[in-house]
Formats: sequence, structure tokens, C-alpha cells
Amino acid sequence: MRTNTGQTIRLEDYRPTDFVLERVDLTFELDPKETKVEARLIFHRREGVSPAAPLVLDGDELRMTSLLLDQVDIPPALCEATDDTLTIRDLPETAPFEITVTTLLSPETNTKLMGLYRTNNVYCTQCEAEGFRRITYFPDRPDVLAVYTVNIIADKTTSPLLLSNGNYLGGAEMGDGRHFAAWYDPHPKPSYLFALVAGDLGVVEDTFTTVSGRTVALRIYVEHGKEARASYAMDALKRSMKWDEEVFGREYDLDIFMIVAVSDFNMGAMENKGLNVFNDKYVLADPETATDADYANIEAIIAHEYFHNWTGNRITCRDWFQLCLKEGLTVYRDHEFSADMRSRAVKRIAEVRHLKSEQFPEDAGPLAHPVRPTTYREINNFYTTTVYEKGSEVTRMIATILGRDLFKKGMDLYFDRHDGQAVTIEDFIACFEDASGRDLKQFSLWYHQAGTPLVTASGSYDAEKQTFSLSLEQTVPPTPGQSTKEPMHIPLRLGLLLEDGSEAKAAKVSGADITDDVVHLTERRQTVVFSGIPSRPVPSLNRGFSAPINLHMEQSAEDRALIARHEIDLFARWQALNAIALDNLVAATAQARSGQPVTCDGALLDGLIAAAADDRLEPAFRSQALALPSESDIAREIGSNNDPDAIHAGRQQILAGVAAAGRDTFIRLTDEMASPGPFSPDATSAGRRALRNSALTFLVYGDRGPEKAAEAFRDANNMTDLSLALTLLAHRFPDTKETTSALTGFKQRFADNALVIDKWFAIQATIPGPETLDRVKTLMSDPLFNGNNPNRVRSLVGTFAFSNPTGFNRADGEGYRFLARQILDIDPRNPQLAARILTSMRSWRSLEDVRADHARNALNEIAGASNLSADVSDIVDRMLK
Ligand code: 0A1
Ligand code: ZN
Repeated sequence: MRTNTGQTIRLEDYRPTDFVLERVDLTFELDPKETKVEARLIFHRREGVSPAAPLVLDGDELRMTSLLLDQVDIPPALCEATDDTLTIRDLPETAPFEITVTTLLSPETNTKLMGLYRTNNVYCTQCEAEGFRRITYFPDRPDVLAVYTVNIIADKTTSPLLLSNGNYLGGAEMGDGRHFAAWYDPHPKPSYLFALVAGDLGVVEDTFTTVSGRTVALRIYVEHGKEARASYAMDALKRSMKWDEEVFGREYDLDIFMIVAVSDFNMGAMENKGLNVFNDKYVLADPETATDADYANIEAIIAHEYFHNWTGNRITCRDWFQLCLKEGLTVYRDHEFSADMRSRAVKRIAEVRHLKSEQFPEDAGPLAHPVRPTTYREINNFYTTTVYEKGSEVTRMIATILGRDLFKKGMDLYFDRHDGQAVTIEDFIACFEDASGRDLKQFSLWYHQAGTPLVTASGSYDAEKQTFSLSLEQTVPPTPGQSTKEPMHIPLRLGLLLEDGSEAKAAKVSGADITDDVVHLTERRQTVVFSGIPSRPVPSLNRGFSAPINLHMEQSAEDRALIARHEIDLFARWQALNAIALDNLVAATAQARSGQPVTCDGALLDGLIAAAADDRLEPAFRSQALALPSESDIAREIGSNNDPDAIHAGRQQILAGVAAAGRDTFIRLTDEMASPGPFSPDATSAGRRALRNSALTFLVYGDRGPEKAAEAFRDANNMTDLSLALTLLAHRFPDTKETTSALTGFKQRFADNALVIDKWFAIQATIPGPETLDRVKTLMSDPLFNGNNPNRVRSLVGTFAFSNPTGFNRADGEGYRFLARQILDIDPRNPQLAARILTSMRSWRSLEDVRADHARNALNEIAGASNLSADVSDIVDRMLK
């Protein structure tokens, strides 16, 4: 195994390769234990490169059986293989030459799920970021673009299906029980986009006619018998293809587009050219087994991978430091797609909830890094919410600053100028500067400075002059390796609401630039003065979450309630309600911690119940309004010296308060929102289910016994309702016979559906309280637990560590010790999975001292272990720094 190399890669060291790769011909003879790969690589020396320069190729855990130059053995004196490189000397000065490398792989024992591996008898590859070097020696970096031909030979019975990127050239029988297929991808691509799949799978087929009238064959491959569960994914794919043509002007460029769903996969999905490989969790859905959240995720991830065809594949990254070039932009595109398919405001609320609960803690802790980092030790650890979600927010801010038309002009220029290239963030920004004539130098700091900016705002009204001054101050907190920061360009959407809820038609007198409703904060401190304001206005700042910042503004609950009732921007209404709730929950935590009674703010109760009851608002929004900030949201708001038990206790009391005050409304909503007809996954129906389940949750939290939750469990006729009812039973009444019987019944009913059994594990892993650790340990010996399947490990161990604040952060530190042992157990099999789960401890320094000490000890135990992977060692070292 490639153990902790400790080597730091730096952006400043980037230089192009000495040799240009022209063509790649690969032949795979597939076998579970011994697959033979012959790679024929045509290179020429780049102009100006010294004739003495050797060719250095990357490799990882390879067994090489032959190495030829123009079909002749290369003598040992002219080549040298180390653990991770192959160096070849004395190569032709100018003429192109062919290197032929033969390697032997064992897909069956490849538990890291990088390179070529086998999952449920299907051969499959994962090459991003550096998996191709586990297949053959290769210049495995994203700026090496080549045209690939791929020949696949395999046993015909076990692998009737042989797939790779591009277009199918043809195939034939081999006469020995094997057959072969050849594929050709005309689009030059980097090795991380290579894919091969072989096995026996079922298929769902369709076609899409592109805007220019070409017919594209669409195929989704799943395990036999699961075809019906791929129809929603197919529908999402066709809608994505159409949307990309209409909104971004991007047409698909091959004759065929394929998706393969596999059950062992480290991430969500992978955008290999023309042959996406998906974690089957993001393909398979039917009402009986998938929740509304699953349907929404499938739609978003199908779109995300498809959109990569232009943002990632046609235009790719020069080096891995530029990862956000494809990921941030593609997340922005999939967010916009989902917003167009569903409710824009509700989608935005969900995005911001996710950003705040995942990215903000990352940016505030030891793993903080810029959207465009400048160093890394293990690139796998940079597939982060900062690169993805903050990267998307940065793209969104460009659109906000430039406005729709200039943003589109910049995107069009980017596609025109850089098609077929491997480029940088600077190239991307230059397109918007050139298209708009604007200078985005200061704005670019968003890519380079880590940490969530804090904007402090205060307003003062002068009744005599009828002016309102808004003073803004920004600070960007220090982060690892960046102690001081420059002021950023922060675009803040603003509305000034008058007493009656209408919006003031104000004119700016002085201060920061304003375009439409956007205030451009560009200095450390700026004051904007507005005139023509007839009465004291209530500022609604950062509408639509126009900038990914923390905002501190002293505002009374009454002022916030005014925003929550009247803002035209629905997101801002939710934001105001959420701020009222968060203030109340922070106070409740302090009360619970000091043994005082917890008090519920009247403005919170009124605001929540009024939003829930307001029939003019869409149900999905009302459900979001009812969802109190989570325990980790509260911990983040408190910031330091956190006691997860006090947070939980305070929040439970507030929940009970809302449940009691809103009981009549919640009873009414559970009736009104019941859907009589057959299940439909559309956003409106999902919104009704969400509101009904929010109301039900409060009713159950107001109940003394499990009867209502048990009844909901019995009556449920879809997975959204069923899993919510099971969660309510397990979390609110864990040790009752109703819960035990529901858990047993659920397990029996869905025992042969891995994705549903993942939910069964996750629901139990999140039961609050210290006893859950023992439950998790017991579940690990359940016959359905499988430590080799990433989804299963994430559903039990990952969910416990990430999403059970009271269970994981037990005061005696046992949760951390358990995790340390799990990490050390998983790491040798699957370092990527281990490293990712370990990031659940990223906020350990914000815990109170006793827990923080336990956490540090557990991290030290990991750090002190021998043979740690580069992945885990990188995370643990940064976490302890
Ligand atoms: N590019 C993919 C994410 C991805 C990254 C690394 C992987 O290796 C295991 C797999 C997938 C995306 O953004 O969807
Ligand atoms: Zn992506």
C-alpha cells in the first residue's frame, strides 16, 4: 500500500510535462484475479525540452511484466521503477515513439475501489483523481489530454457487456469462451475520465434528440431485476440534457450516453466521458423504497454528472489545484437546474442549510482551505464541501455581481475560448472580465482566502432627514496557513422594509456601490446612506444568501418577525425565522446548562406557527420554516466550549414548546396535507408530504406515548412516510415494544434491499443519547453489516460520527475511541473512506475541555499508528496541528 508519503505538492511547482502524449491504445484481458493490461502510448518530446530529459510515468501498486520502446524491450539500465514512478531514459529526440507497458492487476482484491475493481461480479473503474496509475504506468495528470482506443476481452458468460468511453467500434467472439469489444473516444481527455465496465447487467434504454437534431442513445445499466427502479433517473437525464441546451447552450457530443449503477463506490458518482459510473443510491428509486430526498438527490446528481460533460470534460483542469474550476461551477449548474425543476426558494433554503452545516464548520476548523488551494498532500482529501459548495457560491456571486446577461456572456466566452483545453481559475475569471469589462481582481480573493467572512451590520435612522445609514464591517478569520486577510468583495442583497411590510423606495446618497438591490461591500468598513425613508426601516440583509458569510446584526425578534411575514424574497423570510429560532436555541442551551427552566420566545412560536398555517405559501416552504436549526447549527452558532448534551436538552424543550403551542395547527395540517391519490415524486407532492411530516413530528414530540408514531408507521404507503415514522419511533421512544417491533418488521421487509437497509442502520445510529454507542457496536455484528461496502459503513459508522452529537460526543470519550478504532480498521482496506469518516471530528476544538481532551487523545491514537495511509495521515495531522 502507498503509505504516508508526507510529500507536499505545491501549485507554484506546476510545469507542463516534458513529453506530449498523442494517443492511447489499451487492451484489457479481464480476469478477477489476474487482469492483463497492455497500454500502447504514443509520445513525442515537447519542443525545447532537453534531449537528456527522461520520461517519468506515475504508477501505484502495479506489477509490470513487460516494457517496450517501439516494440523492442527496453534494457533494465534505461528504466527504473520505484513504488510510484517509472522512469525511462534515452528516448528519441524529436520523433514520436511508442511505449508499450504490460501490467497485471487483481480487480477482485482491490478493496480501495480506485483503479480497476470488481463489485458484485461487475468489473468497473474509478480513475479520478489518481486511479488510472493503478491500471498502468501513465502521465496521470489532468493536463495530459489524449485520444483513447480501448479493447476489452472477457469471458462471454460472466461479462456479456463490455463498455468503455466514446463510441462502440465493434466486437467479436474469441472462440475460447471469451469475446471482445472495441471503443473509440474521439474527444481528447485526461486519464481521470477513462472508464471501463464489464459484467452482466440489465439495461433501460431511451433516446434524446439534441437541439441540432442528432439522436443520442441513452442507456442506464443496473443489476438485473432493478430496471424499473431506473426510470426516474432516465427522466432526470433527459430533462438535464434539455436544460443544458436551453440555459447554457450546451449540446451533447457523442452518439451514446451511458450510466452504470454499482453498489460499491466511494463517492456519489463519476462523470467519465460518455460512461458515467454511479453509486446505485443515486440511480435507483421507487416509491416503496426511496424517499423524496432520495428522488431529489438522484435528479441533482444525474444532472451534475451530465453537466460535467462541458464543465469538466470538454474543458478540464490544468492541475488538481483547479478542482473547483469543474466542481464549483458544476454544482452551481446543478443547483440552478434543480431550482428550475422545483421551487427556487425552497431549493435555496436547502442549499444554504447544507452549506452552513457542512462547509461553514470546515472553514472554521483545522481542515479549512481556500476554494483554490495552493498545497496538498493527498488530493482525495480535497473533494470537500469548500471546493464543491463554496466553489458554487463563488460562481453564484459572479452571476450576482455581473448580472444575468454578462454572466451568460462570460460563460459563452469560456466555452468558446477554452473548449478542448485544461485550464485554471485565472482563465475562468478572465472570461468574465473580458466579457464584462469589469475588474474581478479583488473578487478573486474568494478563491484564495479561506474562512467564512463575518459581516457586522448596524443601522441608524434619522427621522428628521428621513435617511437611513447602514454600517458594514467585514473580517475574515485566520485559517491554517493564512493568518491575515485582505478585505473581500462581498455582494449583499438588501431590502429596506417599512412598518407595514412594504419595501422602501430608497435612493442611495453615499457609500458603497449599489446595483439593483446589491450593496457591494469592498472595504473593511463602509457606510451606505439612503434617503427618502419615511419611517424607521427594517433592513433585510443578504437576501437569497447572496454571499456565503456569517452576518451579525443586532435585530429585535419583532423586526425579524416583520421580515418573516412580509419579505418578497421567500428565502429571506426563512432566514429571519431561522435567526429568531437560533437566538432562542442558544439561550435555551445556556439555560439547560445552568439548570434553569428553558423559555420559548413568543416571537418564535408565533412566527413558526403563522408560517406553518399560511395557506398562501407552498407546503415545502412551510415545512422548511418549521424545521428548527439542528444541534450542530446551534453548536456552530455558540462557537466554543460546546456541551452537546446541553444543546440537545435545550432544543428538546423548545421542540416541546412549539409542539404544545401549535398543536391545533399541526393536527389540521396532518389531515389537510394527506395525499389521497397514488404516489408521485414531483416537487409539489413531496412538499405536501414534507409539511405533513413536519407537523407529525411536532405532534409526536408533544406525545407521551408511541401510539401516534406507531400508527403513522402502520399507515405509511411510501418510504418517505415510513422512514420518518420509524425515525420518530426510534428517536423519541427508543426502548418501547412499538419501536422494537417496527425496527424488526422494517428489517425483515427490506432485507434484500441494501439501500433501504442502509436507512435502517442510519436511523438507529442517530438515536440521541450515550446508549447509542452500544447499539452501534451491536449493529456492527449484525449479519447485514458489511465493512467492505462504503454505503453500509457510512450508514452506520459515518452517520453515528457525523449526525449523532450526543451519542458520538459522549462525555466519557468512548465515542471518539470507538471511531479511532474504526478508522484504523477501515484504513488498510479503503483509505479514502476512512479519511472521509475521520473528518467528522473536524470541530473537536470547539468542544468543552473534557470532551476536547478525549478527542485529542483519540486523534493522537490514530496519528501514532503505523502504516497509516496518506489519506488518513494527512487528515489527522492537519486536525492536530
Ligand atoms: N468528480 C466526481 C466526484 C468523484 C471524485 C473522486 C472519486 O473517486 C473515488 C469519485 C467521484 C463528481 O464531482 O461527481
Ligand atoms: Zn462533480
